Amino acid sequence: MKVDVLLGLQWGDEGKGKIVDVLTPKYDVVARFQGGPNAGHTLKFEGEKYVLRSIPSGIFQGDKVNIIGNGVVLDPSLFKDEAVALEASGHNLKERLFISKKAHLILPTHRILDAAYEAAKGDAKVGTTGKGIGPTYTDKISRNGLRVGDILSDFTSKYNKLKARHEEILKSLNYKYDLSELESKWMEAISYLKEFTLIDSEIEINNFLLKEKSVLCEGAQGTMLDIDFGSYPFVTSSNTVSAGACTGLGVAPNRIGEVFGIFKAYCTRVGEGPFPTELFDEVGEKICDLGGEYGAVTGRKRRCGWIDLIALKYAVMINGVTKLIMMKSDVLDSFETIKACIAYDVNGKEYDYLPYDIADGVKPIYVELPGWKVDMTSVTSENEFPEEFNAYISFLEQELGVPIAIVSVGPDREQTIIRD
Ligand code: 2SA
Ligand code: MG
Repeated sequence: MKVDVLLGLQWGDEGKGKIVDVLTPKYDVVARFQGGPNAGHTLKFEGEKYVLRSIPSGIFQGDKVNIIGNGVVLDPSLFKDEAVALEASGHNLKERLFISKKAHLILPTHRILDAAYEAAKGDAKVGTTGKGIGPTYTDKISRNGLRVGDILSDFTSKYNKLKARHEEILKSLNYKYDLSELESKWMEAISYLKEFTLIDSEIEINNFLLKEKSVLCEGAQGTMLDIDFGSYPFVTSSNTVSAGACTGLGVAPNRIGEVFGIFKAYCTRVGEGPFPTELFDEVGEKICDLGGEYGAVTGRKRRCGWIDLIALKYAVMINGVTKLIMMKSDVLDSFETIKACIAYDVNGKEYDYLPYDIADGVKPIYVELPGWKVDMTSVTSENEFPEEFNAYISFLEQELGVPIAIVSVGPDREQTIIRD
């Protein structure tokens, strides 16, 4: 049995939450493999809106096993808030959510360090979500981190040791902070975490595969935020690409089956960093308004622009995408024409691939396609697609070399058209 991976091909917020929810009925297990509460997967479910941050999106379906894998960083405090809210709305978590003992813990001081490092960077700040993601992965790689399994024995002394280390760093940065409230809430959340089944998730997942159970790996953020392949240093601190599912869950590369690559019909980015197709005019504003482009975790307004096929082609290559999923084309329903970036002009030189540095002086070269100018939010089948919309899809498929298997024309589950 293979595992399928679903991930974002742009800078996050492609609509992964909705699509995992659409796809999960087909799977037995849903697992997160990287990132942490910097993610915000928005799902609409029975008239309610939920934002999942650390918990896999399979949690709303009673019969699914949900796993937080070893590649994830977990903040017990934020996890508790998220889990208690879900339990209050009638979802039984403890029977179907399992957490890897090898996932790393985000300490309260990691969050403070995140803020301190950002402050120290001044104008060069990354624009992080402030959830302590970078400092936690830093401790993991430098072999100082604490893992979920550590809460089971001699935890206080391990905690105090790492906290002391962090306080030294904060002192050297001359950063003022108040830990008391954060810390007491966090410690209570550690007790709550102990009520969950902590597992060796790599063993469990491989056992599921041996028993012919199907597994969906749910990515967070997006390919252009990958620590290795994204727009470094304006990236997150984990491998958001399909290979991250191997290291973040302990599944071998030859176990990867379908790779679902999800993208928006346009492009957004939140936080700092290069964004070649960003629009600073009323078109960008219109996309932002119609698309409701505000961060699910921090509420930050997302930067908006046209679709960037140079970055998307790169993402398709790095991830080995087998099926594309296009989201939010309905946002463009009223546009006369739609632009797509097919090359970059960098200081007079034209690139048809992603160059090393896209920080300054990148001018997107666009093709302009006719808009379909039809409200597509109630379209239920491919047969109803307007001619111009079909032409847009064919153009993208040709450029990207992969079929678009699913088109989403609105936020609800029913507004999803499966093409294969
Ligand atoms: P971090 O906090 O260290 O991971 O931030 C590093 C960069 O990664 C970006 N990043 C994101 N970009 C889009 N969406 C994300 N999740 C939330 C959401 C964001 C929100 O789903 O809406 O609510 O603001 C996410 N998480 C991290 C971040 O902007 C930095 O550029
Ligand atoms: Mg999001």
